[in-house]
Amino acid sequence: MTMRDMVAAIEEDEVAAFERDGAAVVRGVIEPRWITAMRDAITDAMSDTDAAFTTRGGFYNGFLHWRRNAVFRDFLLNSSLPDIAQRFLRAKQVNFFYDQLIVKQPGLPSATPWHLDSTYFPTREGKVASIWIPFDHASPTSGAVTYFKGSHRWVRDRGRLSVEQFVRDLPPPGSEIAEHEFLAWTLEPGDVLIHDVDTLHGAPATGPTAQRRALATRWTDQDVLYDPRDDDFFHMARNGGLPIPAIALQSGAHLTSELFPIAWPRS
Ligand SMILES: O=C(O)CCC(=O)C(=O)O
Repeated sequence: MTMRDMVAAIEEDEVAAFERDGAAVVRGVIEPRWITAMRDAITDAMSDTDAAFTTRGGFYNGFLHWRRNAVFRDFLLNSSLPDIAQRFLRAKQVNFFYDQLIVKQPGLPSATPWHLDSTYFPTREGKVASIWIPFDHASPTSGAVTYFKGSHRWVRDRGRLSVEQFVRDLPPPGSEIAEHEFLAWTLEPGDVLIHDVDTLHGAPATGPTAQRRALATRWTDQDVLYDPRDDDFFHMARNGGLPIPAIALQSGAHLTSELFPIAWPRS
């Protein structure tokens, strides 16, 4: 069975669980050859001092590597990733939105705080999903993303919320959401996590001895529109001095452009 066949075999109940819970795991859908190629490309990307990146303690955070590194571009557009995005978004068209490389070094503080991706996206309407791809073993105590199950429904019901508002607006203990569960999985390279970008999530530091390399990739469906704000991710990164390209889109335009290419259907 090819990887594409494996993606095609993703069961309806897996997609339904993603829609219900806001996140899901998909096992064994990245071919080993991509893992090998991407590990080398990540090493190159991290030594590219002109790339858009920030570092904090043991945390490397780089953006838009696909624009600078042919291996990233090939992986993002020609691996099974566009098919996975299409399947879980039930999309007629998928655009690639952006990549974020997050590498955590052992023995240094590198936890990712709870956050909602959608609060810093220049988008509205449609559906946006993130596929998180580990290139090392990752567990709920060593670098794997953890989700607050069902939290995407809160954002849907209440509109755009900051994390502070989100946590403050949770009903008091004893009410139904206090019974929430966290979703977390142990992953090996080849497995991916997919989450709705309205789902509250965070991640622990890596373990004491092992580096944790992961690529967060964002994908939009055909209904997503460009909605720039002063505090969206692209504006903030550019204002912070990162080499983020200008976005030649009018507010309200569909995303399809040189910066946000169509990834599915494949050309
Ligand atoms: O890898 C991490 O530590 C965090 C990833 C994340 O927040 C994301 O994929 O949106």
